[in-house]
Amino acid sequence: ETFKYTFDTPVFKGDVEVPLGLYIDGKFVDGSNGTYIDVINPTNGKTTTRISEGTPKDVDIAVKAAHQAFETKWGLNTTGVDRARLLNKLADLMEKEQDVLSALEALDNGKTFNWAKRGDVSHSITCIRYYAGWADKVLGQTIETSEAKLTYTRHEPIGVVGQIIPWNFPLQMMAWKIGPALATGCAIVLKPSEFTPLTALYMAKLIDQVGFPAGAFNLVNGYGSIVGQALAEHPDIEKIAFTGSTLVGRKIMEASAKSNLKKVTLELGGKSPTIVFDDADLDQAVKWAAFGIYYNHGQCCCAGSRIFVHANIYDEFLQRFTAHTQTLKVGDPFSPETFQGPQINQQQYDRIMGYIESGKAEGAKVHYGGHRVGDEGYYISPTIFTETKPNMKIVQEEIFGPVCVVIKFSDDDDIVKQANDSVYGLAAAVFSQNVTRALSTAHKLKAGTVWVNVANMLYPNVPFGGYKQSGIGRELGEYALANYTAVKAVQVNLLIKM
Ligand code: TXE
Repeated sequence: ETFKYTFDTPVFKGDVEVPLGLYIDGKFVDGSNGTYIDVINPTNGKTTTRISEGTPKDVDIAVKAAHQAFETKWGLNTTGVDRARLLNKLADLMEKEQDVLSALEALDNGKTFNWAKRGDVSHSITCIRYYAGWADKVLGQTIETSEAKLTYTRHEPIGVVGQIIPWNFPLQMMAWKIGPALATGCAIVLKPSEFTPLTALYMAKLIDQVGFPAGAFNLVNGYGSIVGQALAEHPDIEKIAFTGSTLVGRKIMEASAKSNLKKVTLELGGKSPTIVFDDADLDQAVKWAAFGIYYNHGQCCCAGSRIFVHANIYDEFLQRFTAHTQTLKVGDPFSPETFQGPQINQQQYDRIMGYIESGKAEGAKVHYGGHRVGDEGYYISPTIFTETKPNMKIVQEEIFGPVCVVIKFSDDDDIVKQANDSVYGLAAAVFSQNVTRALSTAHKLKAGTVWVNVANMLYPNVPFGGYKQSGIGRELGEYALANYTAVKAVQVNLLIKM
């Protein structure tokens, strides 16, 4: 079964066909229960299509196929050069189909076509190319022990890996996960989010066209509590990579601990601070701070949702930030003027509106927005809260929507304490023209990424991940290769006699 759709929009026109099954052992197949999951269009709440639903039995079949591939035609049966060629071919196909991928991402997720193309799709292509470059450069060491010995390490692919990805950057999260796994020769069983499966399914079609050995990459659609849980518990999966909520991250670790102690990397939530000092370039700070929170409708794990502004410039910043917020057009993801589309689904819409209500109930002031936009779909106005207290829910908890708190500060030491007052530690942004002030603050922040005079910028070769409850391990860059390799030390005796 396939999903055929004709896009007729100002930014993209064309016919697209997406497979709707699971992709196991090089074939698109139906789930073993014969059941389906509806895919909902976030602009109107209507059903776009339905995908085949996977089950734990399907996970089992996919894991077996992955093992078979790993042992016979993937992993150590291939060379890095072979794997690089396949990954580069995949990147070429993605490049050729970048408009199709962007349109599907916009349809499925509600993000704008233009940002999907410029951000998600282009970054995903670069990410796959970047890891293609690593495929033949995963090197061990030769280690000096004694003249009588030869000792070296091999960085071997870890085996079959499970990868569970969320709905906020469906394609990009897939690229971050499959890039290093395929480069190192791991075999994959991937579960896309049940809310945004379309680009992952389209990627399975491209992976199929490239000609990766059957079973090297498998995709099982399904619900997190069923298919995701089955992956986390599976005794024959060596490693699991997860991006999603902190709540589910705990379940993944628990399932790993209770099954086979599979290696776990987690990329979880955040409540990232943006700090604007009184010597910042105000115009730039306003624009980056807005991009920091409103990009992707606030559905970024690294969203700068707590904006701390120095008392000397607070009023001026707030006035300019509000004026800038007003210019961000909320609406149709396929209109070229739109900056912000709908939130992903009813559940997220309700969560975000719930946080807005809690902010009001706890006594914070809605300085701007705070309401729904339109009367269908999951659109929420960009929202600014002021007059908050440190222990309010809207200051402490991840909202994952276009909602920020703007907080006044006056002391450079105290601001580090306030910024670090969070269970999370994913990212932070600092704005100042004074290099000493900016960098000494950057070094004191407990965050996996600190941006100075910029926000929300990622590169495939720069590691990304969290301090504290924002996660375990790092994705991207050379660091990610370690997630997918096991180090073996080999000692060869040349001269020592017993
Ligand atoms: O996430 P879930 P939800 C945060 C954000 C958001 C909140 C809830 O705060 O408001 O999480 O979103 C799969 N075993 N982030 O409920 O459920 C699920 O199918 C294994 C931050 O949508 O964590 C999906 O594929 N897997 C975040 C993936 O986990 C399970 C991105 C993420 O969904 C599972 C998304 C289980 N028991 C939400 N239950 C980020 N860090 O970027 C669910 N899943």
